[in-house]
Amino acid sequence: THAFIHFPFSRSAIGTFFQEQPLLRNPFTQDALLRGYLRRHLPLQEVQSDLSKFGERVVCEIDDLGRLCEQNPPQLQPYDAWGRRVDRIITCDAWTRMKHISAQEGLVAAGYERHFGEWSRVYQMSKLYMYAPSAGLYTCPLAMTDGAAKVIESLGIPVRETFERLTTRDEKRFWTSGQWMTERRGGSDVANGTETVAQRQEDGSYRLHGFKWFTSATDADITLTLARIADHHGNTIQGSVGVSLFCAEVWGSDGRTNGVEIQRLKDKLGTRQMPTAELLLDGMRARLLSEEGRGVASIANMLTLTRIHNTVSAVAAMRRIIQLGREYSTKRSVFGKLLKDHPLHVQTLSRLEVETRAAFLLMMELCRLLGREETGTATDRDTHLLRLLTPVAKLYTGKQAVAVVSEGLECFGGQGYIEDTGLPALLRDAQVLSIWEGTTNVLSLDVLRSISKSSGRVLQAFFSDVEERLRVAGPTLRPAVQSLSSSLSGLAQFIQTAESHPPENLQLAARDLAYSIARIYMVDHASWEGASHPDVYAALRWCEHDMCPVVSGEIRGCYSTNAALSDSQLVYQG
Ligand code: UCC
Ligand code: FAD
Repeated sequence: THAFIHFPFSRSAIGTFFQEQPLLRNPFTQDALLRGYLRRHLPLQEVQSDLSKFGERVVCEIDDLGRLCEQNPPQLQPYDAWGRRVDRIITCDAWTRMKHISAQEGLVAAGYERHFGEWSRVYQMSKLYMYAPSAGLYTCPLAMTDGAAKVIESLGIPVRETFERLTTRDEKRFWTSGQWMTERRGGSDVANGTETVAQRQEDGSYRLHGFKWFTSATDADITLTLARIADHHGNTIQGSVGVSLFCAEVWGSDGRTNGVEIQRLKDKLGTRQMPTAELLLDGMRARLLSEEGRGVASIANMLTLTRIHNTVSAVAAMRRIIQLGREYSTKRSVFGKLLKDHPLHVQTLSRLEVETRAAFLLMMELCRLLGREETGTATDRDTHLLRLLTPVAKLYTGKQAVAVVSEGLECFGGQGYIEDTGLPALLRDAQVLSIWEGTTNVLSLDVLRSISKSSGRVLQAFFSDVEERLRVAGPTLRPAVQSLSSSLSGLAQFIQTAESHPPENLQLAARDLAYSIARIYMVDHASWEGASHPDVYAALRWCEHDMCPVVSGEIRGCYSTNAALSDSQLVYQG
């Protein structure tokens, strides 16, 4: 007879090995750079303890809610059982909880309470940075809410209740805002794409008729939107000068929409947690916010805020995948040892870390500048830098997030591709960051706009600021300083010669120029006395990039009329 052999794989037994999963840990206490940055600039116990407490809340409560938002995407109920149109967007309870938590934690309010003076935005955005990857995309309505509050505050419009609701910590009163700009003809080219017409009513309000093609977090309480005011004959003015900015409540007190028909919810690659709709505006009652014809310029403040939020979400996604990847490397054993003991694997993580640190520093600089501008402490140079770095940071970090998160997924091997780990959603949600709020090319052109509108003063601000930083860098940073100095002179030379090029050739250089500004600006934290060895090492590694791609592009002849012709032949051959 055979001896009894116990096979671990039989009937219900599925083997004895189970990989220990990577755990999310407190995103504040786990983030040396965030803590180091705040220690350097904002050494307040109150801030540290609030962020540390909030970090625990992210781990213990918010992260699960974010997963629930992903698993229970919003649905549209167009009609009730009796065939009446109701246009209801049904969201899950976790989404509602996110709204309450956002109010309680002051995720918009902190930017307006200005409790920490010029550092209030750094404080607010630090919280959002910890919140974003767990928030089930609730950061999207928060970004637009912050943008709407900023527009209302800066235009000085007497809509006190609306402003108070957008910036309250009271979860029962808190309102969110939408940002309805994109129509079928154009999301980038808003000036030509806007077909929505506004008809003035006798009481001074307006009724809007049009079709908005992308509206995110459409369950918002109010929205800012663009339309062309019609004269008595129904005529409108075309182009940017015909577009005005409006504010409207989305829902009436009876729960019905305010003259809006929801055509459908979009079926998207990512951001599935959040309703994105196509809307017919069929007489939506609205209030004019801007001067007539100043719609695009007036919504620019909202764009600044949402682009900064976009940057925060991009950096946060990078930080999250690294935190989890690092955790995993201490638990996963292959070829006889843990991943953390395979130097090649650690090198991969380290390269991601360098990208993320650089992106973090650019993000924080932007938040710092915004805080200064809003508290009257900004110098002219700060104001110019804020204008320049907003599109630069948004476009650069949006691209980085996709690359870093994609590489980061690979650090989990096959598990990185498996939905119920929660990891793939990070990549799907990162992909949108370079598309909405202005695509990479459109923002690169915005960088050129910021330069030409200021007659070059934003560039002067950039050069003088970087030169000042280079002057104070210590000897450990010498190779980085050398690389940055030579990139800076290359850039200066490029700009000098570019002035003589025709504008279309300058447009060909726009993306590389924006990348050059981003890369050069992404090092700083290593130059203070409390800098750690990893801070310095990260700065040195960062400077091994091609720091000034616009100079290399020029040398390769990428921006000439001939190159444009060859590009066209290459793309359209066949
Ligand atoms: O995508 C959207 C929502 C997504 C959900 C929210 C996510 C938030 C992040 C959350 C993370 C999880 S909403 C749709 C966003 N759409 C865009 O971003 C539009 C992209 N297109 C552009 O950015 C274009 O550059 C335009 C539409 C802003 C402007 O194009 P034009 O028509 O060629 O512009 P002009 O004629 O050059 O500019 C008109 C005026 C000028 O002012 P004046 O008249 O005084 O000379 C410009 O200086 O607008 C001014 N202006 C600006 N001012 C234009 N852009 C800016 C700016 N960035 N800052 C200040
Ligand atoms: P297009 O403008 O047609 O761009 C197509 C391509 O052309 C892009 O690669 C672009 O970079 C390039 N391009 C355009 N102009 C130029 C140029 N001058 N030079 C060189 N290249 C150029 N919009 C809202 O208003 N509110 C919302 O809430 C909202 N939510 C969204 C949610 C999601 C999930 C997505 C995906 C989009 C959302 N949008 C929203 C729309 C978004 O802002 C637009 O899709 C985006 O601005 C691009 O506009 P477009 O789709 O018309 O692309």
